[in-house]
Amino acid sequence: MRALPDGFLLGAATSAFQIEGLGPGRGETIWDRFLAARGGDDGRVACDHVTRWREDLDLMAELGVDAYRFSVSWARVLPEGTGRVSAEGLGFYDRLVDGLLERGIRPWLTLYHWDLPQALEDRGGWRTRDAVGWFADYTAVLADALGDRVDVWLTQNEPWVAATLGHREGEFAPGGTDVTESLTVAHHLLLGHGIAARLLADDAPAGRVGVAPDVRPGFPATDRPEDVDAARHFDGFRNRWYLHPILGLGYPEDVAAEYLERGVFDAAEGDGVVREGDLALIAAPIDVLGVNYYTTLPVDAARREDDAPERPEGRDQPPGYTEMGWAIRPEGLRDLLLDLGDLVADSPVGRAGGPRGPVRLAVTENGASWSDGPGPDGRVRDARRTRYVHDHVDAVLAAREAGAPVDAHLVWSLLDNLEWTQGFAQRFGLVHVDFATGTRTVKDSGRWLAAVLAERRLVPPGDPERD
Ligand code: IFM
Repeated sequence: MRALPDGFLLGAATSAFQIEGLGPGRGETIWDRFLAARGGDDGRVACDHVTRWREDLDLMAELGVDAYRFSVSWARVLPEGTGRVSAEGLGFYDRLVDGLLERGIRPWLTLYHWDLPQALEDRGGWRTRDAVGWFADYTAVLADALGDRVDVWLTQNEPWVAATLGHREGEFAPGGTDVTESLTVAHHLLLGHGIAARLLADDAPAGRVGVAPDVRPGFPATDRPEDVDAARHFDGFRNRWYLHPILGLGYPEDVAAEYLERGVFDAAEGDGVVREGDLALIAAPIDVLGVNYYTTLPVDAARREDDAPERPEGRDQPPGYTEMGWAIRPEGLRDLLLDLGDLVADSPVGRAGGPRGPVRLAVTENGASWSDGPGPDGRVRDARRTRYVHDHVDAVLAAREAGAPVDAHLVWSLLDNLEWTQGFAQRFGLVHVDFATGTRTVKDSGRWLAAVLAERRLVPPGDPERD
């Protein structure tokens, strides 16, 4: 049974749009507009965290989490995206951060978790280079207000998702369906990261600076050369396109050459989307390379650029899959952290170190969706989630023992919440939320995590004393 090493942080994560609800004065976001057009669940109330935040802080204290990762709603702080700052909106995060610190919980703040103010989308959104400046101005407002108290600043959450699902697949807000547009957006998100990271290095002296890409390792479905080649391309399209520029390695040449040949994107610096000096700007010093990890994917020649889950999402899953249809592969996380440790060590950004020290890895999201609800006794028995979290934290600690420089694991998610286009059907929480009443119930997995945090060791799941 592994102990949590000294300095290792175990906590939980959420994002603004998925939990907060509208609340007073928040501007419209691209997700409000997108979900309203689709019909179905939306973010007007979600977990009503904007009202119930004190209760949620107390729940975190009850679990004993070391760190809490949340995101700021850009449209709550700047309802029009630029210009006027809402004192009420900023005050909400000011009180939240103080409330965390009062309870001994480290605040990890994500600046952008996909909820662009609609006012900025109306001006071209992330498709325009202007978005980089808007993002820098928004970052400066937050650094000024919270720079003395936030422990870790994460610039972008999962830029692949925002660029690809939001601008190429039409699945996520704002619903774009153009490959070139998605790669343009990706470039601007990466530039936004670089510029914000530099700004935070100077203006948020109490905090470490990082970014939270999602990494989905692919492996060849067979050893046929076409599948091996597809897995290489998938890794480039899905992971290296983001990790490499962030770490100062530039856009991966194999994928860039293919995009150029297909006529969809020119990744060379020049007078197009990618300007002279952009790659140096993206390669800003960072302290923390976050990784959001959920699963790995077998890749064959038919899915070189297809990230769809192995199984259709839904409740009816065989063992070994979550309700998202994602295969449960904790060993994939161990291997990934070891690979990322090597990549960081071999990269210019990793060698130079961050503004506050060497670059460290953190699992900024990892978790599972199963829809277990309260039984007749009110208790939520989610043994599968407990096992999932146990096995993944164990994999992280194994990677650390083998030399990976990782020292945090944040479970997705603290609360059941709005899973974007899948609405409230997918439940990732350590804490169950009754969306009709807002009532929170700590699930068995949350109680187990509290025991782990109290004892600072990975107590076995299903310990009869705790059941
Ligand atoms: O809910 C999302 C989160 O917003 C980003 N990472 C993946 C989670 C589960 O799909």
